[in-house]
Amino acid sequence: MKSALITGITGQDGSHLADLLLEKGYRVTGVVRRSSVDQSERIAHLLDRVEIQQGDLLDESSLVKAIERSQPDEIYNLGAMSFVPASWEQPVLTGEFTALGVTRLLNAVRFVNPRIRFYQASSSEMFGRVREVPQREATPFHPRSPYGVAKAYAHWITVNYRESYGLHASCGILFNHEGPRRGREFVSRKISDAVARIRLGMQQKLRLGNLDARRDWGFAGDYVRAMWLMLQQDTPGDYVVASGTQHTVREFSEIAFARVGLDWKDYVETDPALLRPAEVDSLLGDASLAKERLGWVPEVSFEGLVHMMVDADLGRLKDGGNRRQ
Ligand code: NAP
Ligand code: G4F
Repeated sequence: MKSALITGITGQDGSHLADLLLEKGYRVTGVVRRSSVDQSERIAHLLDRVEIQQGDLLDESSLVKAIERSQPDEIYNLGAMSFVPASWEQPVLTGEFTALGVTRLLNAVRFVNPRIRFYQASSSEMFGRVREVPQREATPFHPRSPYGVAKAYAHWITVNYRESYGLHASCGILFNHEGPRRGREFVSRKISDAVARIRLGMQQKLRLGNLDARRDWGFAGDYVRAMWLMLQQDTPGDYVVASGTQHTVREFSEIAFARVGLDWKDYVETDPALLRPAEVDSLLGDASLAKERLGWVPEVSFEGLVHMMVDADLGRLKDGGNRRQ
């Protein structure tokens, strides 16, 4: 039986990845940071099938202990401060979690067992003010937020430890991926949740920032398959994971409201307070390498994703907020 350790298991991707690895027969351990409230909403359905180790990306000794205790074959580093606007509010902490946290974890791998295969959650946010369209593995980075800068450091330190110490370390440069488990502060879920509330008469308006921003959106359940595939290769590498299609926030809203028979123009208001100090205007990924080497292709379309999210939020709210996503 293979064994995997996941940082960020309580997050959107961590919960989907744990589902996938359990399905594949892995023993799964999640690293969870201490909190005074329960953070396990997204993994409540699998808590009896995973082991939990206390640990924090700020504390290298806790990472060493988690690895020593769980003896994983594979580590997936999904833990990070992942909300872009928060990274302007807490740039130093973002660097500690999202950048230096990766060095701490890579050090822990080296000290405990350098044969462990390692996955780093890199981000299309690193491309920022894009230098070419579509973006591929060789496209230069120009990050536009403290988060993007931290992810660029994390990406390069992973590449560097691979080249310096021969670690089997891979980076997935994932474009935006969403689903019913997405945090409510991200635009996709903010829209799907608001659409459901407006439909049910629980909310009147939806305030958004930049409606013209373009993203390459996919479904999180598809994207965690790519993470796993990277660690099954004989040779580590870096891969863009994307849908290869692009839509605006306006189009997302239009399709989401139409799903419940409403016209988005009657409900969406723009709020300048939600604009960012520096915006990533447009992202579009080229995942040809992942298709060629990993055999990875996404299964859920953009429209399918928007419908899935709106339907899930409607179902959850009709159930009084109790339905599992
Ligand atoms: P998410 O839902 O925000 O989850 C982040 C996870 O990181 C949570 O489990 C959180 O734990 C954990 N975490 C935060 N700080 C930590 C610390 N100091 N020590 C240990 N764990 C910590 O993010 P996601 O959407 O699943 O994304 C997963 C990863 O992929 C992140 O690294 C993100 O930056 C990256 N990424 C995401 C996307 C996307 O579109 N979703 C695209 C590219 C890259 P708590 O529950 O305790 O807060
Ligand atoms: O949903 P978002 O907050 O995601 P963003 O900033 O693209 O970051 C996500 O994807 C990255 C991959 O590229 C990840 F690395 C990162 O961890 C995260 O998962 O915003 C998407 C777009 C932005 O252009 C934003 O300006 O939507 C625009 N937007 C417009 N109104 C809004 C809003 N974003 C949010 N969060 N809230 C709004 O009201």
